[in-house]
Amino acid sequence: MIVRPYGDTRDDGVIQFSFTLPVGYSVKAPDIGKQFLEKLGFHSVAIGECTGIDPSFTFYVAYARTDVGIDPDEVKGDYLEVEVMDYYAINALIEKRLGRKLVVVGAAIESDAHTVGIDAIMNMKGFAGNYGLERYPQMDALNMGSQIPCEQLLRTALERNADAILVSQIVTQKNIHVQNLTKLIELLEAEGVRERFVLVVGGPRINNAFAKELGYDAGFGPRSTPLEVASFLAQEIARRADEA
Ligand code: B12
Repeated sequence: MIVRPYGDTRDDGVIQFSFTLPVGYSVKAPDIGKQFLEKLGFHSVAIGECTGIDPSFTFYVAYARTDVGIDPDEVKGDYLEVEVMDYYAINALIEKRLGRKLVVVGAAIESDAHTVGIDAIMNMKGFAGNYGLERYPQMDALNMGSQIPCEQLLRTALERNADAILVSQIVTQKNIHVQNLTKLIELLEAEGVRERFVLVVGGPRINNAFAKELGYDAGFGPRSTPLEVASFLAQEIARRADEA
């Protein structure tokens, strides 16, 4: 069944936009925004907000209609479907299936200085009402912080005999994340240790399909929670134990 955006009435196709154009505010600024949206194929354009935010930039909030729809059943992809468990069930699963602590090493690699994402997943105090991985009694989790060279991350993972490596990549300018993530994969492969680790990457512009394409086992995007990541790790370790 085809669906269209919902604004006021079902299938009316109304979308809210917010965008900035590099033009100074003037009396014709609203029309510049309106005609831009019409060029994109939208109609019934209403400019709600049109404000100069700088001598040479104007910010818009607008509403417009589209006749285009989409059939959700035709959307296919490589999605990560994690059965989210609670903290106690995750610890119990690790204890039962692994019989020891699950060893995790995480870092934001190479030039990336953003720590908040990896902290959210790993730090004891956690994020979004979830404890981070450091809090789990059945996990031995080390958060190495940011700007960690791939070589150092791999050395630490090998020294600690890690089960999983967690990588954070926040900056994507000029595809730097692709270069960094590929470097880690190439290093693991060159050392012949890729298959030893569950390899996970996360960040605001990461998704599972992209992570898989680069050779990772899973990718977590914006608003990921420690419970989702911990559930995935425990289930993946249990799955690998079944296969062994
Ligand atoms: C705080 C911040 C900084 C701080 C970082 C401080 C710190 N200690 O981390 C400072 C000021 C240092 C900084 C610097 C820069 N920043 Co900055 N920064 C931000 C900001 C405002 C917030 C990021 C954040 O903390 N988000 C909160 C966390 C919780 O969200 P998150 O990172 O998405 O993490 C979640 C998920 O993505 C996921 N996740 C993340 N990592 C991982 C890892 C794993 C294993 C898993 C499972 C999940 C996971 O789970 C987390 C929880 O849900 C963003 C803008 C924004 N609003 O997002 C810009 C932003 C990320 N920065 C940006 C840029 C460009 C920079 C600089 C390059 C600026 C400059 N020219 O100097 C430098 C980069 C320096 C470097 N070498 O990396 C851009 C990136 C644009 C892009 N597409 O690449 C952004 C988007 C701002 C912008 N719109 O321009 N930044």
